[in-house]
Amino acid sequence: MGKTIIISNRLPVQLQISNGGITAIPSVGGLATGMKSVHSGGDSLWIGWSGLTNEEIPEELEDEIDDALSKHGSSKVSLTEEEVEGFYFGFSNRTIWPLFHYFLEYSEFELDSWNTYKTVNKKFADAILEKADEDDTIWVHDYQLMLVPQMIREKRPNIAIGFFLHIPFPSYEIFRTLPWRKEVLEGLLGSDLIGFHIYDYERHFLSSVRRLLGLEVSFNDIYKGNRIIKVDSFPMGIDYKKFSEAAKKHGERSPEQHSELQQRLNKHKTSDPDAKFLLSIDRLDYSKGIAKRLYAFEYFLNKYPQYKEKVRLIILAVPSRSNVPQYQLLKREIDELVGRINGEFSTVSWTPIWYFYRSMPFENLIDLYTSSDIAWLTPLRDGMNLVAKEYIATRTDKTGVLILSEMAGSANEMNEALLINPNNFEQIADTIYEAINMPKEEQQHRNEQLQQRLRRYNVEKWAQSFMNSLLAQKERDAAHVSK
Ligand code: GDG
Repeated sequence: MGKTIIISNRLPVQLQISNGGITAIPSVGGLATGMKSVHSGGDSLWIGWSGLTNEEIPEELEDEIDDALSKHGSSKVSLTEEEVEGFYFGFSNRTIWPLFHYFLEYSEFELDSWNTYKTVNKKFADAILEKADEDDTIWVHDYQLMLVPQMIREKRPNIAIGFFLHIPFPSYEIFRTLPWRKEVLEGLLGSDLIGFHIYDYERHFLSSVRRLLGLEVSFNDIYKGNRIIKVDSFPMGIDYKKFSEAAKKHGERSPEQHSELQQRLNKHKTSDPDAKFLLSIDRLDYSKGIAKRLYAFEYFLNKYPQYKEKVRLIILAVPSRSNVPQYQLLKREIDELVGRINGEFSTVSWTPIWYFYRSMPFENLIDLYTSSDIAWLTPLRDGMNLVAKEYIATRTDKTGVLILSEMAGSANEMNEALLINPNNFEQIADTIYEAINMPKEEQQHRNEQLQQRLRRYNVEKWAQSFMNSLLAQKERDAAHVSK
């Protein structure tokens, strides 16, 4: 068996140019962690964009960068500023992202950015073809690279190719509005295996393939020429051990060892032991429903005024894609809403919302998870939502209540959470009330079951089961072709 090649828009390494030299720092994101078992040094390679445009990389540092990346088993695809604009901020985040999250009105259909998307996908495919041998296994990630599988297939008809989509695949009625819908499907069908988080996305994809391309689909197999393409769901897990152990260590710290944030949280808890913290963590993205959550919080405070001065909402909104206009507008809307609600309800001793617009270090994330009585995550659409899983993993004493939107992929596996429709303020207000008043034993009973499941199906298992399924599919397809 040959090597494994992983391809994603961004490499699992961050480059920093300082004092005329280069440092490559490994990223600690979920994908990088999950792929560790697959991306294990010598027999694997990760291809992606470094995060720096050609204009930002001094020519004399090119070789140094390549050396630094190769030490991490990585190789870069070079992109110009114009390409990043059209491919990433343009087609990926102004066309596909809103469309696949059912924000049809935000989707821009621009021929120029579609053309740049094709050019950049070709660059990724060429970078792979340059390094790939016939017996290698290729795993392509996410919506930025949907044309890559077919571009590789044309040149290497027998190579094993898997594709995983990290965001939802929308229903046929939404997907059909895309002017380049057939090209996108054809691009994906270059794969041997196409993976989604949940069965619903898989079902939507199969329906689009059947109706737009007229191909034969039987259960989760697509018949295309003499090839069989398998479609399946692989719900992504988290690095459970990392989160539960960090929380355990956190619990063993003495008050002097606590972070500044933790000390502030403790201070509020000791001044009123009955006070409850509600936590909301997301990238600042319209799909995450942060503005609606704020309206729902206001609704809750009006419906259950006895909780004024008793409940505090902590919002961590992580800056994201801030040069896309929709994100700038949303930022302004959230700033204003937080200001208005705090202005309306604050008292001398209480501010209902603590709002952080920044990214926090991992330790502070653990401070927030472990100090919050309730995690309140209400995306309007979300491929999976790993924050929900991480919150549960950090609850070492098994207390804590998760209120989760039905529209998150993770709701499928987290039935013990309190599931809500993010558009139903009445239901949300009642659910917050229920969460605040849930007996400890019930919280523990629910979390026990959630934890067992998350521990078992962690991110490593996710990566391995995708790879195993891809290899099995390749063998099955080879047997089919030789018949
Ligand atoms: C996409 C899909 C799918 C957040 N704030 C901070 C921080 N985080 C970390 C969390 C979590 C990750 O970022 C966010 O993951 P999500 O899954 O919640 O959301 P997306 O970023 O939208 O991810 C999503 C995912 O891909 C995987 O397939 O679940 O549906 O949209 O791990 O912990 N980490 C640190 N500081 C922060 O301030 N250190």
